[in-house]
Amino acid sequence: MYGNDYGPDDAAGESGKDRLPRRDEPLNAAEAADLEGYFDGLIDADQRIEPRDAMPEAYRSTLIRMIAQHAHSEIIGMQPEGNWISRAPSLRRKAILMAKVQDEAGHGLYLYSAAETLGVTREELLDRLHTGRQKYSSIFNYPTLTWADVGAIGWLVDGAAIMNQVPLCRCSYGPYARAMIRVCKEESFHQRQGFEILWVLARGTAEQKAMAQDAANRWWWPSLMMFGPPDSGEDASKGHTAQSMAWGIKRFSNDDLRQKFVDMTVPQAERIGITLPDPDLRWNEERGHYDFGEVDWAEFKRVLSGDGPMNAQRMAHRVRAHEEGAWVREAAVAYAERRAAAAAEAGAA
Ligand code: FAQ
Repeated sequence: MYGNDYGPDDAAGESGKDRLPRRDEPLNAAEAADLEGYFDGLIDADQRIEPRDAMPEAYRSTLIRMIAQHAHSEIIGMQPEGNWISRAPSLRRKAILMAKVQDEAGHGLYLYSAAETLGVTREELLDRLHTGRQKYSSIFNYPTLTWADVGAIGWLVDGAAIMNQVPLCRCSYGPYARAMIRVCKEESFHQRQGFEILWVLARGTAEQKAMAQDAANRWWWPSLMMFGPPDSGEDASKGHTAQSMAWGIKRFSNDDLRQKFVDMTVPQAERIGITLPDPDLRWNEERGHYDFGEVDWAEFKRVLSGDGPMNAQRMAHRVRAHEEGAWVREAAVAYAERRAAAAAEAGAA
């Protein structure tokens, strides 16, 4: 079930009397006085909050931050791979990579649209990105030095993105959850194409093999950072996790998802024939999970504060593309206005 619009009338009781109120119906006096209770009721019943529902301001702003950061990541994430479209080693690889980069643009569009349902404009969100008031994922501040990096991004970065985003398909905010369903299907294709690129390289010449290994060496740790700061310890996030889990936005903590990702990826690396760059990585029979080494959280903080290898270039490129695209936005608005005027004239005639 996608939203409280579509639930059965007796979702919370056979008579329908004590089911959750919906905003498209007049509220009775008790319900109107208890807007917070209404919201909590929806969350407790694991239903979806929809754009027209009353919601706490902190819930709205948390979602705007998170969905916008996600949208920004998708469009900035086009840069490291777009950089390789003209240099992909065959027509087949070029066609696949172009489709993938277009998918990322599409994800950005779904996500900006989802954020807009919370009462913020796309213009404002892009302005927050361009002025550094909102972030994008740390991972896109690393360079793509060789063709194998395109494989490593698909395999590790999309792999981490899926691990993080599949639970978001059950996020309590309906528009975000629904966007995530399609995004995850596409990310899963992306992950496989990355795996396949590395698989082929790992079965190529010694030089190609080394290239695959080198890419995995450089992308492994930054991929683990994608899940965000640890749940505890001195590097722990001051954090949104506890509140976001209580609101049904996040379903798992950052460390839980990181562990799931490690557990999923180690056997895949073995299959490809790549050694992950962590001497502490080993199966722990007792825990039923892989143990792994300490992430360099100082590096994560540096990258977040703007001092990663590619931060400046990514932002400069993004702002330049936005400015150079101004005429397209203006033309689209002028065209829409002309069509609306023509439709109004035809209606009046
Ligand atoms: N990078 O308390 P938490 C992709 C910030 S899409 C930058 O744990 P939260 C597709 C966080 O915002 C990748 N900042 O926060 C693709 C917060 O900032 P604040 C993007 C990070 O929100 C593939 C502070 O640290 N995915 O890859 C990062 O509960 C290939 C404290 O952190 C999403 O955005 C980071 N890695 O959990 C495209 C998924 N981690 O408030 C192209 C949706 C944390 O202090 C090619 N987002 N921060 O300013 C999420 O799931 C969550 O927002 C987390 C962070 C898990 C990222």
